[in-house]
Amino acid sequence: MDSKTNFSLDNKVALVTGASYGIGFAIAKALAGAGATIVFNDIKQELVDKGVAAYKEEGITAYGYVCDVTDEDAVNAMIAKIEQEVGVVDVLVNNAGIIKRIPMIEMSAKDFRQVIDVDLNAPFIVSKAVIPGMIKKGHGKIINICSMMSEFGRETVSAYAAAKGGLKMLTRNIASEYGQNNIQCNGIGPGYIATPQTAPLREVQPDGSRHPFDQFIISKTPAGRWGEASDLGGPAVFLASDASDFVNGQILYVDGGIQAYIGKQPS
Ligand code: NAP
Ligand code: GCO
Repeated sequence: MDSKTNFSLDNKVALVTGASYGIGFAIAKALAGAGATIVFNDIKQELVDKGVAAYKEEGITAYGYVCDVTDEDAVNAMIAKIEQEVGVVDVLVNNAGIIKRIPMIEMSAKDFRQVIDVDLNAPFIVSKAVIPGMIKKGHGKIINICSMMSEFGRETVSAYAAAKGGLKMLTRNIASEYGQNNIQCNGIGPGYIATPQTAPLREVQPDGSRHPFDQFIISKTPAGRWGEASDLGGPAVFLASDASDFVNGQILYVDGGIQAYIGKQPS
């Protein structure tokens, strides 16, 4: 089959960080559906165990590892273990991430640094750990889970926007530096997706009405809905497959059109 239309991930090892649930889990499920062997990590053993069981329920034999992606020694040890027990990582999805919604002048430097550590430093650490193996194999795919906040700001998310903006440029720099080794590095920029991370923005109000932010996102999205984590699976399979071998340094926004839309006019 011409590689330009080859979406198969057969014989590929895909590591998705922070993928016990949420967007990471949905992306890993889609990659498995295209033939990849799934490896994932989480900070807590109980979550890794729950994740392995959840993948099993989907008919997926996933390899789970306990690892804090901000800890370089732990990441290097995990990658060595994965290479020994599963195989060299062909596809890395830097998905693990946190957000702290605090007005900037009320945010401690410690909190700011923690968000930068998980959302920006960790993708650097994990990418640095897998790239040598990709170079040896002669190919590799890195997919960084960016955000609309790679492009926009909003109240209370200064650290997150700074991290995701930086992740967009880290994506472009990895693409620039390692494209010569047939490694493609791209980003996926989800819009507003219904996961535990955004649950506070969708809480039903005491009077039974939708959260004001929920109503805001619905009005700003042409699709008129929040995204589902499963909406990100297809784009991830594309960027993980041979079909995207000449796509490099791009951020693929999967946002239902929110960035193209002025917003629903008041009736
Ligand atoms: P989520 O539900 O909060 O899941 C985040 C995952 O990352 C969890 O499994 C979490 O594990 C893991 N994690 C956090 N810190 C970690 C660390 N230091 N080491 C290892 N794992 C860690 O978030 P989500 O909504 O699925 O988001 C996943 C990614 O998409 C994030 O990068 C997020 O910024 C991005 N994103 C989300 C949206 C959205 O609307 N939901 C939109 C754009 C981008 P624990 O449970 O153990 O903490
Ligand atoms: C927020 C949301 C967003 C989404 C996502 C949008 O508080 O604004 O959590 O940041 O998570 O990143 O693309």
